Amino acid sequence: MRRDLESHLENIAGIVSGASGEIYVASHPSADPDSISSLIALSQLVKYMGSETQPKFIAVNGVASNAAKLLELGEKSNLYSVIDHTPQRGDLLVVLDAPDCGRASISCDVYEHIYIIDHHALNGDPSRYGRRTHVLRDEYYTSTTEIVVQLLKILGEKIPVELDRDISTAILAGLLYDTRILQHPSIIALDSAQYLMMHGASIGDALRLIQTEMRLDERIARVKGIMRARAYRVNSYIVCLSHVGAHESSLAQLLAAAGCDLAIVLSDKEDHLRISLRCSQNLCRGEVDLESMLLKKLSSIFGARYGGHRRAAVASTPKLPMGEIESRIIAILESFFGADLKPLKP
Ligand SMILES: [Mn+2]
Repeated sequence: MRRDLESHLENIAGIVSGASGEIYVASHPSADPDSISSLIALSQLVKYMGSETQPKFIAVNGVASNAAKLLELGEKSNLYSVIDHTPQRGDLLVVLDAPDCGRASISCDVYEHIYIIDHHALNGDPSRYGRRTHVLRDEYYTSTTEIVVQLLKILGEKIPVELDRDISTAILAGLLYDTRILQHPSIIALDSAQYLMMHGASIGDALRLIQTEMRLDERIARVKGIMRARAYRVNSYIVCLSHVGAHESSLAQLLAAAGCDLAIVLSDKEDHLRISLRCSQNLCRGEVDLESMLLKKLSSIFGARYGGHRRAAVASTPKLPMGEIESRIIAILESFFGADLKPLKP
């Protein structure tokens, strides 16, 4: 793993030193704290590699509200600039926290090099692109931030790398977010957290950077989603289904916290249907995960695309009546469990 990172570091350094034009960075839609903390860490990395150009973050697909403070902090500290259009050409595009350009929802045709740095396990139906693409992606890692921090750390063994306290704290925020405040860290995440804390990072300050009060529209979506939820019992598991106009992943998380082993939330978008899913540790373990249980079948039946992790994922299908998708989901699950899903009565 260490050797793998060393060779990626050399590779990135080679590309950055050869880059005469712009370095762009993109992430998944509504970029989260892990996206932005890894952007901050990456900006430090290319700076210490001697790049004269500052990265430009392509923000066309939005930034989550809990990542807004981080994004502003990095911009105000002059680490990168934020642009709200898609570039016409560029030397290098770094895709952070997304497994490919499709998931990042941008066109990758205009860049000489594409570097993907990610830790997502699932990538149903990856997009294809012809340019030189380099991939540093391993589901072993519990955040994208820790991968970039390790690159910085290794670089720091060769040349002096100085991170000030505020920057270290901002980088730590994304790592804390994706590991659920170190409840699910890889050993590398712990090592990266230690490295950042040795540079002055504070866990308390990092958490304050990503704390937000939930907005009214999100609270309404969650409450409506609970009112619409249907629950089923199958064997010793509870399966919950609901739908909302927006904030589907927030609702899925809430249903999971309520005790649903499998939470499935549909959301009708402009040109597709989005499905957000959560699976409990009780149900998704060993060989069982969201992909084997449901996503692969949804993909073969509806051409659904999906991505995420073994126990938290998102899929999108062509726009079809919600009822049709729901009854198909129930049929897939009944054949998976080999038993009927029995409605739980309120
Ligand atoms: Mn992440």
